[in-house]
Amino acid sequence: MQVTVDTASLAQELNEDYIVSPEAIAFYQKNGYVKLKHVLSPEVLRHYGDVITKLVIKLNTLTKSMEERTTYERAFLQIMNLWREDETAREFVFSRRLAKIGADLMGVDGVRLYHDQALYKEPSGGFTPWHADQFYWPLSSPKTVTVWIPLQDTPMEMGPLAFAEQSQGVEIGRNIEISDESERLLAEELANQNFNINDTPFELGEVSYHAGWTFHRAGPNTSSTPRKVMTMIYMDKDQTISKPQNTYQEADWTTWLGSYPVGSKPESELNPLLFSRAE
Ligand SMILES: O=C(O)CCC(=O)C(=O)O
Repeated sequence: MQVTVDTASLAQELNEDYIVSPEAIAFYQKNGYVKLKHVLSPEVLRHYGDVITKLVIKLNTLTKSMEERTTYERAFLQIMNLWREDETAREFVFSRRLAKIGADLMGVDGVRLYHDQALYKEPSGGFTPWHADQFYWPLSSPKTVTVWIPLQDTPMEMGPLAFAEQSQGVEIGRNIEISDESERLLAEELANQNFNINDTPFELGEVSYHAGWTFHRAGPNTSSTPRKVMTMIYMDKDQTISKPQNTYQEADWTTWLGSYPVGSKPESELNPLLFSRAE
């Protein structure tokens, strides 16, 4: 039997409003992350997930064995800016629904895309060390947020994303790149300072949003199937570019911001406006 997919209604779902409750907004503002259920349907996740998986397989260049890889390389296959590779992936990344949730949580009038990335933790893939993303980004305000979208149910053995609650405001380990050292130092410091850790499974359709300075990690994938995840990083549309503070920020400035002038809003074609209340 041939199953026909109504792609127009899937695309429509990606653009419909999701009502973010005041409690969810308050939770995000306080804790630096929130997990939201029933954000995307199984049909949308299957349809766009299949396209994203094909792109990951096509574009992946990391073919070393697990034993030969660094800790970072063991954590996941990382394929960036899929929206520039494929029209269907672009439709997903440009989801107004997902972008508006980001704006609602941050309490801003609109969001631009910083970049997207697929993060596929392979079976036997390692843990993702504790880190905060904004260490890598030459952006002046903390109003940045990543939506983390598992493309399947994600039980503990697959390595769901875990968050240190309320860690977005503390200045510990902000100058550490993602590494064995960040894992060791931050695990110790977060435990010393009694941060509550949310490390729980994700059901299909559930997604998380975490702020750029919130510390997060993920366990290894000990299951026999890949942990497939798509992410988009949004920034407040009034965000401005800051002078790069490290070599990673230098590289990000060139790659994801098109070397747009420091001090200006990131308005190059690389950073499309995905949601604006003015429209
Ligand atoms: O998927 C992972 O294991 C890590 C994800 C992450 O660090 C992020 O999306 O900022």
